Amino acid sequence: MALSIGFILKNLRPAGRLARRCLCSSVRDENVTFPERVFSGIQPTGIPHIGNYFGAIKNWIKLQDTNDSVIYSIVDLHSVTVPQDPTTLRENILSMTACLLACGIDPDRGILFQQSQVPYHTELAWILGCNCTLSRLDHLPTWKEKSAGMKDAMLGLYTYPVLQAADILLYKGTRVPVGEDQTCHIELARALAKIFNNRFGHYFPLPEVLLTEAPRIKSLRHPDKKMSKSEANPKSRIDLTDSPDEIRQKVKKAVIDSEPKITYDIDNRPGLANLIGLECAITDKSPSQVCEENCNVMSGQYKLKVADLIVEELTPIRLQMERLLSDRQHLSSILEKGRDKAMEIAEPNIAEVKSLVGFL
Ligand code: AQP
Repeated sequence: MALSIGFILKNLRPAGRLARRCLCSSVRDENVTFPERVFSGIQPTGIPHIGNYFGAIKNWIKLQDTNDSVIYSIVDLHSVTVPQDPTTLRENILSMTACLLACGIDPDRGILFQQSQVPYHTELAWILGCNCTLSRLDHLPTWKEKSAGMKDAMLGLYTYPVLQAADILLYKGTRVPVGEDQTCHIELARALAKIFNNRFGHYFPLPEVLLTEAPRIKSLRHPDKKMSKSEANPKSRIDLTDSPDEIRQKVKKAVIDSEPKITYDIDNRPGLANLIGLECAITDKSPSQVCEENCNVMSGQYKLKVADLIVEELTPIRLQMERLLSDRQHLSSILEKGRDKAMEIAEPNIAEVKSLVGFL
């Protein structure tokens, strides 16, 4: 539907106004249902860690098998909400591409592209931002956390959830696989879609969050916080490129309580619960099954077991990523093809949005 309307827009220039009016009235039909489309993104702010992997990327890969339309974006516009060195950013975009491919993202089954290569994300963000009150953004926890301690936080850091809504809605994304920290942003995307639909017609679907079984992997040093690329201490996270030795060292040093028995108690034993959660994410076992199997194992030994499981899971990814990084031309060409495929969807959609708003 979207593509054919785009085609009409491009090819019926002489009858432009009339054609667009017809188009507007057709998209105002509230009974329109939207085809399923998966959309998600990841910031090129460094090597992904096991939080990104078990919280989001693993779901991305599964969804490729069960959905006809999957779109994944390296969201570089989001990454500059905090200062980035240009050379490092360029490197990170390519290494993120290699990493996603090494994890199993297949650019032939879906679309993998770099956000800034499609200019319409920012155009739609502006339109959505003009329909978003400040109070909707004020209470978002990510804004509060990320701006805390900053002397002067930047406007982009405050408004990036609106850009995130635009990322999803530009492609009429219906399902958004993310970690738990992002759920309030997807709520915002739904709210902005509803506001737009109420004002201009039933145009956008209301996107839904998809969480994995491990939606919030915690920092190994501060198990009350989520694991994050931007936490200063690298021992707080396991990157997908860490060597077996690094992984074993980091898990050995993970903060847990002094009780030696293996029990699952998120509130009172968050560090150990995090490790059990990792075993569950790798093996598909339940926490109670893991505790039962390890009833005679002491927590120190248990750490070594979890470390081995992580090494086994990550080693093929690390090796494949090394291979992929040796052909940067190939990585760039994948992003170029991804951009072309993303543009085919984004271009007609933004034209329709502009028409609805009254720009055309
Ligand atoms: N600790 C986590 N547990 C589960 N899921 C997580 N995600 C991030 N951390 C965890 C999910 O990974 C996806 C990509 O995240 P992102 O890199 O785009 O942004 P982020 O959420 O801000 O992740 P980081 O690691 O904390 O990055 P920085 O430090 O650069 O801000 C998202 O779906 C996210 O939910």
